[in-house]
Amino acid sequence: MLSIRRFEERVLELFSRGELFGTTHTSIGQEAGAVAVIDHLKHGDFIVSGHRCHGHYLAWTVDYAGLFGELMGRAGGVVGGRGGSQHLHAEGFYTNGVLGNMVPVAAGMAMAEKRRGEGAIGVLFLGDGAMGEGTVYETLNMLSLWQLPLLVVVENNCYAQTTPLDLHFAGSFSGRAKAFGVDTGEIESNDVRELHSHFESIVKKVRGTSAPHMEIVHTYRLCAHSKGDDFRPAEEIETWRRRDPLRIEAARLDEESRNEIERQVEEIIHEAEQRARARPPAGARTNRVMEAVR
Ligand SMILES: Cc1ncc(C[n+]2csc(CCOP(=O)(O)OP(=O)(O)O)c2C)c(N)n1
Ligand SMILES: [Mg+2]
Repeated sequence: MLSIRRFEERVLELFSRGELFGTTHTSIGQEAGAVAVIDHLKHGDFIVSGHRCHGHYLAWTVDYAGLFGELMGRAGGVVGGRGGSQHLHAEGFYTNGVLGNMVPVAAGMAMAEKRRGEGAIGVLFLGDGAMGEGTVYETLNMLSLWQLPLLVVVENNCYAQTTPLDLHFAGSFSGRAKAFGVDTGEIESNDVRELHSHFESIVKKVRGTSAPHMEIVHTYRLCAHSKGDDFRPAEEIETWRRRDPLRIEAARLDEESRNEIERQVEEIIHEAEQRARARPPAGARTNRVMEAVR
């Protein structure tokens, strides 16, 4: 969790210094869910995410240099420096910035895994805002009808860009899943240990039954939607800052362990940034995607 946090803080710093450009969406405050779910996955499983994907990507791959390189537009970036922050692909990992568009794709991939019969499952991360896309409901229907092994994790961080949940969302998350006969549950937590044990049985169930499940994690982002676009009440942010997942976990560790973890993470992030900087800019000849097409 700490290395995801420090990575994203550094990304925001590089943006503000004009060293990175384009856009980005950090997951500061939401690290616990990413780490807790992904820790239960196995080689062969797959993850589909969206625009706020750094935490999911890093929890799955620990490829800090690759993601720095991608954001810097360097050869050796995750997708050759051409995808940027939102469009990543690594083994078992797929993201796209268009809200909801990967939902049916994830269902198709889960169907392929079911047919392959090797017990792999998929995890699809969605935000509360993505639940406004109609394709989510067409896909829930097919997931249920065909009993596809996909765990849909809805990260409800209470906002879609600047719109609070009560202005964009009617009914309930679980009610929507139940309408399609999809098993569902909810948890409000930023505690990585609580989330980890909560998801252990859910992942096991999806794998064991090869059936879909939708779990809602009620959380909060402590960062702006993108870089400076934050119009939320300061007191609200402060309330959630007290429930920062890093704070919760740090309180369980002694000072010596906290300092040692900080030191190790600082080294990992610094070294990854230097490795990414040492790579040449992405170009046609060094672009892995172009080479694959050729
Ligand atoms: C089809 C589509 N419409 C609009 C956008 C612009 N957009 C990017 S993120 C976002 C809000 C997403 O909210 P949510 O799903 O709750 O995810 P969060 O940003 O809170 O993680 C919007 C509207 C988009 N990327 N794709
Ligand atoms: Mg949201």
